[in-house]
This record gives sequence, C-alpha cells and structure tokens, in this order.
Amino acid sequence: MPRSKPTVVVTRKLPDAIETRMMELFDVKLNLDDHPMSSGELAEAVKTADVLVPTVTDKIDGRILAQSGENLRLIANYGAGVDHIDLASARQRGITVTNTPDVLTEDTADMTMALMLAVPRRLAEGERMLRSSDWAGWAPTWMLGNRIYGKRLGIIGMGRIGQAVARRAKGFGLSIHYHNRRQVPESVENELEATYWESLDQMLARMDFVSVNCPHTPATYHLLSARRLKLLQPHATIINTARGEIIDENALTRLLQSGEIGGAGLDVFEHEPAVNPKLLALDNVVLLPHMGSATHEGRLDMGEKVLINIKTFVDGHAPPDRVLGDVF
Ligand code: 8YV
Repeated sequence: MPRSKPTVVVTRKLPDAIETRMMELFDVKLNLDDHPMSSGELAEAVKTADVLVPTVTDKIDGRILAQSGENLRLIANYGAGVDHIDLASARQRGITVTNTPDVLTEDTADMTMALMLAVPRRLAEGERMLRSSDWAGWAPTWMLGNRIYGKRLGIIGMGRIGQAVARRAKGFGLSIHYHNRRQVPESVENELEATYWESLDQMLARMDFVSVNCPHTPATYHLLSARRLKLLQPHATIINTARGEIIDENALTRLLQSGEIGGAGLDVFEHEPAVNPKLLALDNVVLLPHMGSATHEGRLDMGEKVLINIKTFVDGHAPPDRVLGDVF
C-alpha cells in the first residue's frame, strides 16, 4: 500500500457502526444517500480506490476492472455471493477478493424455512385476504393448503446454508435429500439422515419441496432449466434464497401458471430488482425482495468481516475470507 491509510470506497450505505469504524481505520469514501452506483461511478471508484467494498448490486465486470488503477489491490465484498464480480479479470490483475461467509448462514436458512412454510400453507394469500376484508369467517373447506410434515425436501447445494436448512427442515418432519457436487461426509449425512442423489434429475422428480442453496457460477446458471423444471411433480414447491439466475425464471413462471408446478417461494430473481410481472399476478407464489440476510445482527457481522478482511490485508497478512488471492 502506497499510503499509511488506504483509500477504501464503499459502494452502498452500511450500518453506522461499521462505517464509523472504517472511518477510524482507513481513508474512506462513503455512499451516504445509498444510491446504487452507475457503471460510470463504479469505474471512477476502481480508479481511485486501494480497496473497493461492493455489494450484490454492483456489477464489477471486466470492463469496469479494466479501468482500475494499479492501486486497486483488494475487493472486500459485503456479502457471501461473488457472482457480480468478474473473478477471472480480478485474478488476471492480481486483485485479491474476499467475501463474508458463515455470518449469514442461519438467517438465510431461517428465510428459506419461512418460505417453505408460507407457500404450502398459503400464508401470504390468507393475509392479503384478511386485509382486504374479504374474510367471512372460518369454514371447513376454505383456504386449505398442503401439509409439510412427512414430506420430502431436496436441497440443491449442501454447503453451509444447505446444511442449516436441512437441520431446521428435519425438525419440521421433512426427510432430507440433496444434490451436491460432492457427497458430504458420512457424519453429516448421518446427523441429517440425508440421502444423496448424484443425479439432480432423479432427485427432482421425486421431491415435494426443492430448495436452491448453491452459489451462482457459470456451472449453475439455469441449472433449473425448463427441461429440469418439467421433471418436478405437479404439487412440488420450489424455494430459492440463493440467486435468481440459477432458475430459468420464464420457464418457472409458465409452469406455475399452468399448474405443472405447485408453488414457489422466491427471495431472489433473475433480473433483480425487476420481477417478472406474470409472477406477481400468481397466488401460488410468495415473493420477497432479497431479504435472506436482512437482520440487524447479520449486517453488522458482515461488516465486521469486511473490516477484518481489509485490516489484515493492509497489515500485510492473508485476509481470512479469500475467494481469490494467494496466501502470502
Ligand atoms: C446479501 C446475499 O445481503 O451475501 C449474499 O450473497 O445474497 C445477500 O444475502 C448481499 O449479497 C449483500 O451484498
């Protein structure tokens, strides 16, 4: 680092406590009005920063990184997913990239469960009905949903979040199935009483619930393609708290409309913040605005991780949450 205090550009408004500590430690440029930065502003940021702190709303692609100055050495992402950063370009330019894993695992798993309960039990629909004063009182055959207990859940991506979902789901009486690049250790499988499916297709065709908990990478883009979505049983519910791009959203919408898929609980969308208007018109979906990690505690913990990653890096050590960057 050329100066004693590195220049840190933060692209969005972070919790006050995190911004204050950053101000104490570094020469910081904050985004006080929290507007999502334009590509012009991002280009300017990478030109001036020693350290960039982006979020999921910043597309740090090769074109932006090509404009970075020699000074940009670290991208300390505020968030676990790094699919908005062109890692190949960053690697080429010798830029270290860090993220904030672990601290949003439990919150995201909670949100996954919330959606898993909300869709088959029609929570959002019932609440909408009550508020619109259309409720005429209890009736034996009205607003019936589907039981959760005793059903099968197929988890796509059995990493930290997938396992945290499995632990919760087991408590709700769901039997756990999963598809992952690698089979998890036997001790984890035993604890979760989980069944491994090497074939995603085979698993999809047999599940009552499917939860997407894998990262978005070139290999998982549209992993749930139209062909795969058609394998689901007509009563199946699909939950996505990972990334919208993993599901072909148009195909999902069509299959939900035609009743070939039972329901969906989505916290993420393929073209955020845009949401397919046809999805908004459906009753068998619960849609949330990317709130999986949105807890006060989680956002502070994420900020702490960013601080630690920057501080260790500028002090000449290997930051703990490296996605990219040599151990020195
Ligand atoms: C974060 C997320 O809020 O961490 C992630 O990957 O998807 C979110 O829960 C967001 O990424 C912050 O940048």
